[in-house]
Amino acid sequence: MGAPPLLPILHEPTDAEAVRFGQCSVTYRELRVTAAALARRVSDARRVAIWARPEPETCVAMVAALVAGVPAVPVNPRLGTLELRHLVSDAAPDLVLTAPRASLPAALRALPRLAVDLGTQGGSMQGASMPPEPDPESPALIIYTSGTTGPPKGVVLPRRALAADIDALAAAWGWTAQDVLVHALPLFHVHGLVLGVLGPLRLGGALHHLGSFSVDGVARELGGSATMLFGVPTMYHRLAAAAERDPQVAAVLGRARLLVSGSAALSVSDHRRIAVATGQHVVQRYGMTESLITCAVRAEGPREPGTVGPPLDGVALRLVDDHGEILEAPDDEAVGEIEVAGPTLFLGYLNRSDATAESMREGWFRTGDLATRGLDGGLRLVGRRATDLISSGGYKIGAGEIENALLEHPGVTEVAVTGEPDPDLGERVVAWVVAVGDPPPAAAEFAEHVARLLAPHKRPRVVHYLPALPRNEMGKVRKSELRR
Ligand code: MLC
Ligand code: AMP
Repeated sequence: MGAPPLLPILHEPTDAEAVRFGQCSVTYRELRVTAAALARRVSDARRVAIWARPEPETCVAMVAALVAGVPAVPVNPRLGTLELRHLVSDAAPDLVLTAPRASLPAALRALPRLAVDLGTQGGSMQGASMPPEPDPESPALIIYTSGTTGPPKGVVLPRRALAADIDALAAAWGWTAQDVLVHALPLFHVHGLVLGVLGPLRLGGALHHLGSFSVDGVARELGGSATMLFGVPTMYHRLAAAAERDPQVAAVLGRARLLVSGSAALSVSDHRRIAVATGQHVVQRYGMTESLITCAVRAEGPREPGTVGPPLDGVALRLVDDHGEILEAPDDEAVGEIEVAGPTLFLGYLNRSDATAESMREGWFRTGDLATRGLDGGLRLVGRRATDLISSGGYKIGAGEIENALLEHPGVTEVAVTGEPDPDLGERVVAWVVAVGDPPPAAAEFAEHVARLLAPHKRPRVVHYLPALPRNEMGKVRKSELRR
């Protein structure tokens, strides 16, 4: 007997809808035929990059790589030149999978390219045999994630982690093939890709992707066949305002089977606003690229604001205080760092055994997130160890990476980057610069510079000009002083 399949339904595909983007819908049978044909063409590759625009070809490419057992590296199509160069040299993909006619940046044009042709959907099942299921411990995805300093690291996720996490979430939420998920998340991070695409496909349900987030799109889908929504708090903040304004939006949100928020903290205020306007309590779940989702409020349990719920079935989780002591008794007060172990963990950072070793303690992954545990077993996140990580719009952003990018601008002599509270984004990126030039470059120019070298979501939203940065005796910038 081989390993159990990661995507069981592909072995007995039906004509049920698998994914839909706008007018384009792909059934499971079509997905099987197209992905199996593509899998044969990539099976010799060591790794493939996938140009992860929000379109059906991205899902098909991802499934093809999984079927072939070739690790896939989803690429944010908005990456700037610096990040893209790093990703291509670090992950060294053999080829890039794209939709036909995609226009690629120079760093990817150098690679052989394979276009995903949805036209092969008409092909027959006979020619679409499935290769043997790869080893569950083999790498499935390499997802890049920011740290406080240095370039993003590639998180290597095995097939077993994807399967274990989706199954545990399905149990927590009563998530089945009957559910139709609507989402508008990017397809190059865990939230939008693992939960939002591979979740429905493993369970045999459908996913409707909006292309980009809009309140109208969410309301239309939830007013139609969609039963669940996955979003980041920024989206729920915008939905809360819309539900308060528009009774129709409130009504469709209220009828949804489940609204789930994650990737950043959903404020108690937005949770309550949505509950008051719609009668629906959004459930939160918590996780990280390296550990996948490890805690979730259960669909059938209490849905208190401010909690991310208890650990998922099969996930081992402990809170460890500053002295390395494990906090045994839940009391809703003692703060410890979340450490996790179990089947949802990553294999390591690509080419970074040093960083992998640093992130582990006695077999437990150190998340850097600080939390308390309530008597009901639910966790409340209270902060992060690294103050140099900014959480904006559900994206984790390293301050150091933005500082390095800004230092490449000829108008900058010194710079520090911090986050500050933002009602819509959670936090916004703030740059403190010592600039040259008369007048110095405008804030918009710095924003464009960062959006070009990195990705647009990393651009500073506020720029302060200072004659000098406050520093301590060692020359280190006093960010706490700037934040004050
Ligand atoms: C603006 N834009 C610029 C620009 N200024 N482009 C280039 N240069 C400039 N100077 C463009 C952007 O490209 C974009 O185009 C538009 O303006 C707005 O960009 P934005 O500021 O990023 O959009 P915003 O409204 O802030 O987006 C909010 C959001 C987004 C919620 C839709 O932040 C988002 O999708 N977040 C999801 C993050 C996520 O998936 N995280 C999961 C990580 S996994 P255009 O064309 O788009 O309008 C994880 C694990 C876990 O954390 O637990 O889940
Ligand atoms: P990433 O490394 O991009 O996967 O982001 C993971 C980080 O997002 C975690 O370490 C948390 O800090 C944060 N996060 C994820 N879910 C939640 C949540 N529900 N509440 C608060 N923070 C969250």
